[in-house]
Amino acid sequence: MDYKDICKQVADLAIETGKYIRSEIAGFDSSKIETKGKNDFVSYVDKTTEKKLVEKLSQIVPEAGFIAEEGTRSDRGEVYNWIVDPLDGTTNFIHGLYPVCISIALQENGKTVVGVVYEIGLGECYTASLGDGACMNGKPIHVSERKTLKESLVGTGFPYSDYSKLDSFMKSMADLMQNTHGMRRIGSAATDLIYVACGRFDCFYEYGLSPWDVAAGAFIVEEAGGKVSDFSGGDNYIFGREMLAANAHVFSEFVNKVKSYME
Ligand code: 2AM
Ligand code: CA
Repeated sequence: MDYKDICKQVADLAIETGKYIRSEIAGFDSSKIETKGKNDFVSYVDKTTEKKLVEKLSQIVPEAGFIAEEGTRSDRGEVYNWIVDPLDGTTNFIHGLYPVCISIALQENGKTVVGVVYEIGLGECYTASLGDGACMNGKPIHVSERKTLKESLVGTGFPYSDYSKLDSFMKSMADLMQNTHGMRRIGSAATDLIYVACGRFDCFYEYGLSPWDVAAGAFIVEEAGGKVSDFSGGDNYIFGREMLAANAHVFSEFVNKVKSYME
C-alpha cells in the first residue's frame, strides 16, 4: 500500500470538505440555533461532513472499516480502519470560533500509517505517512527544540463531562502555570497535537479524549520527531481516554510531572 499517495488523497479530501464547514460557520446565526437547537445544528453539520468523508474514504481504501465519531459507518476492517472526526472543536464551532479541524487517521493492524489534520481557520493541512516525516501544507515540520519544562508552552483541554480527576487536574495545572512559559486551552485536541508537531506548543495533555480526537494528531507528532503516551508514559493513548505529547527533550520531565498528579 502506497501510504504517501493515500495521504495526499486524504489531504485533498479534507481540504475540499473543509469548505463546507467553513461555509456553515460563516453562515451561522442565532436564528439557526433557535430553529434547530444548538446540538441538533451541530450534529447536522458533523453528520453531513462525516457522510461526505466516509463516502470518499471508502473509495480510497475499499477494504477499510471505520471508527467514526458520528457513527455514519461503524463496520470494522480486518486489517485497515479509518479513525475519523469530521469536526473537532465542536464548542468552538457553535460559538463561531476557530480552531476547528477535520481529523482522519488510517490504521493497519492497529498501527497508524497515515494521519491528516486540516485546521480550517488558518487553512493549515497537517499530514504524515509512515516513515516520511510530517508536513504542513506540503512543507516539512518538526517539533520544537526547547529543552526544559520551564521554557515550554503547554496546551491542554479542560474536562467537559468526566470530572472524576478534576482535583488532580487542577493541581497539575497550578504547578504547570507556575513552572512553565504558560498554558493554552484552544478547544480542539487535534489542533493541540498539530501545534506540538509544528513547535508552537512544546507539550500537551488532556484526559477524557476519544480515539478520533487524537489518532491522527498523535501520529503527526511522532512523525515530526515528538513523543506521545498515556499519563504513565505507556502506549494506551488512542483508546485509553488520556494522552500527552511533547518534544523529545522535555518528554520525560513532562511525563513525570503529569504522572505525579494524574496517575
Ligand atoms: P469534539 O469537538 O470533536 O467533541 C476539547 O477539550 C476536546 O474535547 C476536543 O477535541 C473535543 O472534540 C473534545 N470534546 C468532546 N466532547 C466535548 C464537549 N462536550 N465539550 C468540549 N469538548 C469536547
Ligand atoms: Ca467531533
